[in-house]
Amino acid sequence: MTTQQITTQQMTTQQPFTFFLNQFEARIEGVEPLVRRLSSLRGQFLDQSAFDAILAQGDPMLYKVYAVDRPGVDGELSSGLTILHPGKVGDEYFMTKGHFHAVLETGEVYYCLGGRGMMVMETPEGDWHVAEMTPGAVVYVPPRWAHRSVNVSIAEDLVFFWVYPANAGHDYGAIERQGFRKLIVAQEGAPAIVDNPRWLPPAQR
Ligand code: M6P
Ligand code: ZN
Repeated sequence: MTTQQITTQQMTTQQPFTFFLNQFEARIEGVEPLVRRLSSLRGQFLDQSAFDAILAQGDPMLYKVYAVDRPGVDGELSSGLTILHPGKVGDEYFMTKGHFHAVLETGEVYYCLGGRGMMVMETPEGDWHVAEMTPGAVVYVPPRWAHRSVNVSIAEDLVFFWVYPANAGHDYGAIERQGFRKLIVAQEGAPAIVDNPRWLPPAQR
């Protein structure tokens, strides 16, 4: 075993351990990434025919997640690295699925290492916020805020490290039903925040 390999034992016991985030190759040594493809975001992009046209040619990878998951008990922290590729569906930039935490009262910290992005957030009540992600930006997602990352660069990967309570879980339901309140689209070559016509305020759902 080299010092750069993370072992199953290290990931399940309460012994201290170190893992290596290779910033230049955008990966975590010894961790197999989870891959999300366009098909897993069906219904999330505004332009359904553009979505279908891309899928007819294949199912491109949108992002990869290297997760150092910890046991889902109080006090533990999971962390990892996400690489979100550039691209668009119609005018809308590639993005993550986005989620609330299943344990709503849990937050998350994102540290942007490379690229240019936006973090779209909202609460169950419909408050929203968009934070810029540029190298060095640390975005704090408070408890109760759903979050989705969007790559607004033309050609560069958006790369970020994240940490959240290991028992937080992911709740995709509300986002799969109607998406986020705000979408990020290209307008005259620059990212713009626009209303999502599918989104309904809580009282009308
Ligand atoms: C972040 C973290 C992960 C999450 C990943 C992908 O990197 O919050 O927990 O899995 O984003 O986002 P999603 O699960 O919404 O596809
Ligand atoms: Zn999260």
